[in-house]
Amino acid sequence: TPKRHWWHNAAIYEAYPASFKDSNGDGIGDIPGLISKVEYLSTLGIDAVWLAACYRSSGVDMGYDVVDYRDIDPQYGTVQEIENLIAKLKAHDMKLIMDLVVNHTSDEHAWFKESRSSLKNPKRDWYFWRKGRQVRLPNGMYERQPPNNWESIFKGSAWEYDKLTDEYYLRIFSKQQPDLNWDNPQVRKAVYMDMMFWLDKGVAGFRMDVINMISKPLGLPNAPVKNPKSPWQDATALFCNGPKVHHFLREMRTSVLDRYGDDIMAVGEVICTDNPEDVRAYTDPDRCELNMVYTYDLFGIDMGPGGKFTPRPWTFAEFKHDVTRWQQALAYSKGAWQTTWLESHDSARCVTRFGDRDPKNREKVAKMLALLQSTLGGTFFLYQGQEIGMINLDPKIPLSKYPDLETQRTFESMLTAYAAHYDIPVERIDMSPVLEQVHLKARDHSRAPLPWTTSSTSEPHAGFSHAPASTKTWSPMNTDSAICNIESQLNALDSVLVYYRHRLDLRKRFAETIIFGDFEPVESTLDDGGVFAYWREPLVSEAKKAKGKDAVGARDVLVVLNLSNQEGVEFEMPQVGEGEAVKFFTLDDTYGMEADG
Ligand code: TEU
Ligand code: CA
Repeated sequence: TPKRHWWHNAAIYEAYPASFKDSNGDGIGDIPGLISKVEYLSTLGIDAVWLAACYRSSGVDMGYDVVDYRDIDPQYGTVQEIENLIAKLKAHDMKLIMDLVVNHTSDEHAWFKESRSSLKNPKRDWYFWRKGRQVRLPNGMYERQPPNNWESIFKGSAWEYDKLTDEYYLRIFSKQQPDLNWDNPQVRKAVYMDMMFWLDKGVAGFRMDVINMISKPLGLPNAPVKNPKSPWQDATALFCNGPKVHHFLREMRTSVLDRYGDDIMAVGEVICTDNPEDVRAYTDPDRCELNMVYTYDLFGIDMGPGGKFTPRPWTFAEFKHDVTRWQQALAYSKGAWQTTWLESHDSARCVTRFGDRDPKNREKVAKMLALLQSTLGGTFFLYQGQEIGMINLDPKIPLSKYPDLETQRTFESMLTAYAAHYDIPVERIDMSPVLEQVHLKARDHSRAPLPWTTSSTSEPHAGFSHAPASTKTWSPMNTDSAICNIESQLNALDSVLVYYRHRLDLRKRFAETIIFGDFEPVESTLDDGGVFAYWREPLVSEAKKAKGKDAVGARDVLVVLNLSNQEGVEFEMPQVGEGEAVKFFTLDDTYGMEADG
């Protein structure tokens, strides 16, 4: 089995800088705000903070459009404050992981400005510049069209025309996010230097944004036409996991990360990849690339084929299958590693997405999901607000108040597509089914500022910011802070927050079984029923393995979850060997009872 590192059994907390804590009253979270809450994270049982993108940015995609990798956006603070944060975290035995957004830069980044300036600029080849295609129209005229048919992840063409040099540049996200050309060794060197700037300051690793997109296929060929109604086609299969991605990552590991010892952590955002072999290729320790990646089955389980704002009915059977599949495919005993996560700044709230949305069940849903996630193997990721069971924004908040560009563009492109399809004006399209999906899945839900206290006249922003009521927070806040805030949950023994704290603690106490052990579902619960039961087994010695997995002592923890909203579902306890110790976790006990065979 692979060498052990600190990150294997770490609980990592994603802090979204704009929404964690505002220290200066401008309605936007900031680094000093985060520094002021380090003790809170420490008592929660957190080992490292992953700080979502906070570099100087053009502010189009909430920091994922970076203008300067060596600077912090002034709305969040300064480089010095990041150093202070690292020091304060260290004093509490915690580490800092920074985001690394290097598939693309902002169009305001100095590299892009140079690249754009002329055909001859030495940085021209740092991005993908191509001539347009001249397409002959039925009327005999010619029209200029993008170099290929790739669709942007944020909709429309993935190419942007630039008049200055009469060429297009590739930008798979928004037009302000041009893709870097990693085939150019100077680009890689420049990125590596910027990474070292942060490693020198003591960051413990990186979360690498869409890192499996950095190698584009030779010749940038058209994607196959899957949607004949649109000129733009899904090209993720072409630009994800491209020809040189493993070469680049190995180079990054051996020439950059390894200089700082073998303990630097690299977690990859590897999108549109659901084959375990492809995932293992990134995380196999012998290949010296990444340590772990996020997998996306549960993230996409409710997204239909027409995109994230189309519905997809999912079943318990599927949910259980998805969990089981990855737990087994990336088991530590197989030399692999994985992450366990339910929320991020790109998802909506798990309580709303997976629960029945009945207010009286929300706490139970939150705790059940906490129990599920905390009894799965791998590095544990908690997204801010998940620990208090936050739910999605109040549906009464109008879409126009949602700041996320992905939400806005996706909604708009659906509207235009429907209008064209039915050939009626946009005003006459009934968008209520789409809005319902926005209320379920928009990224804005998880980006709502954290409620630290109950909202009141003296605390108009629930302790997130001391700004006056007349100052709006950068993104709308949840309206339920009276029943869901950190302060009151810290003081209530039966709160979701206290529950998470105990689960994280228990996870570490039984690390060999829960974090590193094998996962074995109770087969009879893999149907579409409400029960999901699984064994967590400590790594068995070779001798025990030879005796078979039913050997006495091989099984250690049985988790039985009721996913349904019905009480009294039945579950028949599996036979337990004589003298075999079984620990029961139930929603209501703090630590679980312990019983013998
Ligand atoms: O996300 C990559 C990504 O693919 C998402 O845009 C995802 O498709 C979407 O959120 C699904 O709803 C990363 C960052 O995490 C995200 O915040 C950025 O917007 C994106 O890259 C561009 O940098
Ligand atoms: Ca602020």
